[in-house]
Amino acid sequence: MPEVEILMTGSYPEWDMVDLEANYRVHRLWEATDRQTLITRVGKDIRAIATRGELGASAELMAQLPKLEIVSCYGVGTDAIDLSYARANGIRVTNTPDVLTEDVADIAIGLLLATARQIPQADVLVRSGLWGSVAMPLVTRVSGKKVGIVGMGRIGKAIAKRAAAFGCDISYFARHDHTDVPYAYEPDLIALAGWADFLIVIVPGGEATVKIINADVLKALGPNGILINVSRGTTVDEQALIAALQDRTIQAAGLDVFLNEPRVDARFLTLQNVVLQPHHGSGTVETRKAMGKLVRDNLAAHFAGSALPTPVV
Ligand code: 8YV
Repeated sequence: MPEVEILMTGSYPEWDMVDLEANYRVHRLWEATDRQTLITRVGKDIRAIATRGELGASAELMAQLPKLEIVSCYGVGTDAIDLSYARANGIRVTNTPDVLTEDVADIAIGLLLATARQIPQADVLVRSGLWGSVAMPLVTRVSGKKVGIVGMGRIGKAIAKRAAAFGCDISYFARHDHTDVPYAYEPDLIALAGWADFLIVIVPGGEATVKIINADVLKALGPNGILINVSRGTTVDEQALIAALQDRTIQAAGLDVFLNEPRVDARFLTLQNVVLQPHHGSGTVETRKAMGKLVRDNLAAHFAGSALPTPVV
C-alpha cells in the first residue's frame, strides 16, 4: 500500500487516476457524501492536494491538513488557490503552464469563428430541415478585422499569432507593454474596446481582474462588437454582459468560462447571440495527457526531494 496520502478535489482522466492510485493513497473528495467527514477523518495524514484550475484549494481546506506540503494544480490558473496562505505556511504550489497554451488559443479563435459566422445556428438550421425554406442570415467576417486582446501572457500571444494569420490588426491591453511582441499596446481598456471589432479576454483570474469587462467596456465595444472570454468567469461582469447581449449593446459573445460554473446563469441559455462552451479550452486528449503528466511529475519530484518542474510557490 503506497504511503503518501493525497487528497484530490475533483476527478482526473482514468489514465491519471490509475497512475496516482498506484503511487499514492488517494482520497477522493468529490465522491464523498459528506466532504467534511472525509476531511476530518483523513486530513491529519494528507501531504498533497491534487486539484484542478477551477476547483483550487482554499485556506479553509489547507488549514485542516496540518501535514500538507504541496498543492499540484491541473491547470495553469491558480486564482482559486490561496497562494498567500500557501506561501505563509511553506506549502509548495505547482501548475501546468505551456502544455495547454495552443489548445486554449485554438478555442478562443474557434469561439470567435463560431460566434461571428454563427456556426452553431447554421448547424441547427441544416439539421432541422429548414435549409431551402429559411434563409441563413448573412453573418460577420472575421478575417482582416480589429482584434483587441485583453492579456498578453503565453496564451494571449498564441491567440495573437493566430489572429495575425487571419490578417487581423491586433492591439492589446495588459499591465505593462510587452516589448517582445509586434502588436500595439493600449493601456486604456475602454479605448481598446472602442477600437476593436472583437475583444478576446485571456487575463489571469483573481482579485486584480474581477469584472474588468464591465458595462462601460461592453458599451465601448458596441453593437457590432463580439466578446470572447477564455479566461475566468470572474473577469466579466455577467449581469452587464447578459444585459448587453439582451439589448444588443454588443452583437454577440463566445464564452468558455462562467461565474458559478458549472451552474451557468439560465439567461444565457435563452440568448441566440451567444456560443457556450463547458470550460473546455484545454480539453483535448493531447493536452489533458500532458497536464496530468505534469501534475504527477511535480508530485513525484516533490516527494523525491528534487526540483519541481513547474513551481508557482
Ligand atoms: C482546465 C484551466 O480546464 O488551466 C486552467 O487554468 O482552468 C483549465 O485548463 C482545468 O483546470 C481542468 O479542470
